[in-house]
Amino acid sequence: ESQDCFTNWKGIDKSMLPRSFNKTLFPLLKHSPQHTLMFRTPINTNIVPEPYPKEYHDCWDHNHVKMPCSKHNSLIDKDNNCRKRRWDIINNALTRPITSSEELEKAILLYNLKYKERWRFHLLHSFFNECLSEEETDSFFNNLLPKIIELALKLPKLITSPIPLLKQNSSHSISFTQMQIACLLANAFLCTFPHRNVSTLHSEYSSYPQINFHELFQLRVLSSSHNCLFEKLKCIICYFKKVTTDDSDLSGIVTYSRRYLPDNMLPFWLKSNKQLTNLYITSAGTIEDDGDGMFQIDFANKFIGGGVLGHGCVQEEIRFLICPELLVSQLFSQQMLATEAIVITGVQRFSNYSGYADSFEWDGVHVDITPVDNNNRRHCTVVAIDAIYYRDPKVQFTPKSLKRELNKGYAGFSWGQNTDCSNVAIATGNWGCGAFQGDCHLKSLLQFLSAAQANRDVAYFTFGDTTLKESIHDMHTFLKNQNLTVGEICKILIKYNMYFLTHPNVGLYEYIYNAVINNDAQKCHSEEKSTQ
Ligand code: AR6
Repeated sequence: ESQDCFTNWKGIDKSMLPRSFNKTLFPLLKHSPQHTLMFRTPINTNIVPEPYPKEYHDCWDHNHVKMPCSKHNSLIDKDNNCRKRRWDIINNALTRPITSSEELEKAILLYNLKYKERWRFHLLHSFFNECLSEEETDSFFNNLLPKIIELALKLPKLITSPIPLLKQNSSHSISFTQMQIACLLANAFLCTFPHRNVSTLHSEYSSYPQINFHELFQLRVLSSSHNCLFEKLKCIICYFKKVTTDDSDLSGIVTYSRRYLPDNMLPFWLKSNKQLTNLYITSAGTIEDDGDGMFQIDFANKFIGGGVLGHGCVQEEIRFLICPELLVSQLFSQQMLATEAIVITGVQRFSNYSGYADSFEWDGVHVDITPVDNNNRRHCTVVAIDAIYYRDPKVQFTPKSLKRELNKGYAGFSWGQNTDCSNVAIATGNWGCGAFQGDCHLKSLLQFLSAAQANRDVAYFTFGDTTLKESIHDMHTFLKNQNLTVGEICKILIKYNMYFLTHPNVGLYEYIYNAVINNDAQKCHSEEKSTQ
């Protein structure tokens, strides 16, 4: 254990933490009932793998994504009293010249007729009118948009196999080429996905996140605090620019997995004899910059992506904006339940950023040099787990809440156990403690317990907070030196919930220190007695 008073980290040296480099990432790239591969294998690095199967296979049911190019995706043409294929209308609408955001809005409404009177793309209009220069706007409509459209219209050639929905209470993975992902995102940008425009209580996809971009496009920039919305568009444009350049390499593979832990796979927390694992803790750096080769935690919403296509602009949304391939998870991931996580393996980062929330700004192109594994996936594993939002902060200390968060953490952290990656460290931080108002002291401890249960070390980023770094480090060291087990620590947490009811001013850490020390004193006392 080393500590360096000249730097801003404590605990074990970061270089001691196991990473995924030189290992084969999980899950393996093999077709199986648990894993759908959207391309032909074996793959040949540097050549974009061919879609599998060769010809488009149509499917329109409750277990698969309803595709814009399906023959079942139709509209009633009232004038001619017949049904028309929506994909034909999309093709017609998008192959006509589009030279302004107004024309783009009109084109998109031609195949979203229901919304003709309802959608106005305020954000798009003000972005091109107020935010970009005239040259930049011209360049978008003359160069980039035609390429985005061309990419989108390749859909039936690029995505030939039906995409399974990653539904609740099941574990499944889907792998795509980066080319296929770009095509899906081009379609999302152009709002072509059917049945995905409303999210009322009983609508078909109400338990899925948004995928079409219409809601983002409709936001209004009412004050400078909304300027981050422009920055979102810059990130998206940066992505499309990169993936539509001729020399861009889209041969990489990305795997989207849903992990569900049934009851019989959940730990018995109070009985666990596991010891805390190693901790590296720093107030500098971020999960995405400094968690390279680790399992990088996404502080998620149960609807993955959270408010990325709306007003949201905190950890999860920013991650999705700088790595837009993550957005594709929103196409098929049903909202997460308590013992579920979503893991995305192999995404590339396209943008840099500065600021956070209202002050978030796109900060230019990011050149991602993360190495790939032997399946051409980047050594970047993003693990999405959603904390609970505590309107009343007291609730987080109840046994029920503790168990929920422990299980949720464990669902994510136990990904890839008994594989090459079984000891890869977790890169995390103040999960659930920003927008979701959790307590950093409690949540860090809960994550240490889940990580211990999953036999993984932790790199913890306090995001600039040096006091928090010190206090979490001290507590971790204290508990570790006391050789307390996961079960014993859980018991102390449960007792705190009772104590706290009558002593609301006693903080969690103060209570833990006292409880452990008094318990020791008691133990000594009784040992003394027994030796007398
Ligand atoms: N690296 C390390 N730590 C970070 C980073 C980063 N890149 N960014 C932020 N933090 P928050 P939540 C720290 O509020 O409370 C979204 O809308 C920083 O201290 O994003 O779990 C989701 O979609 C910040 O205060 O996570 C959910 O709806 C803290 O992490 C909801 O927010 C928490 O970040 C989740 O809220």
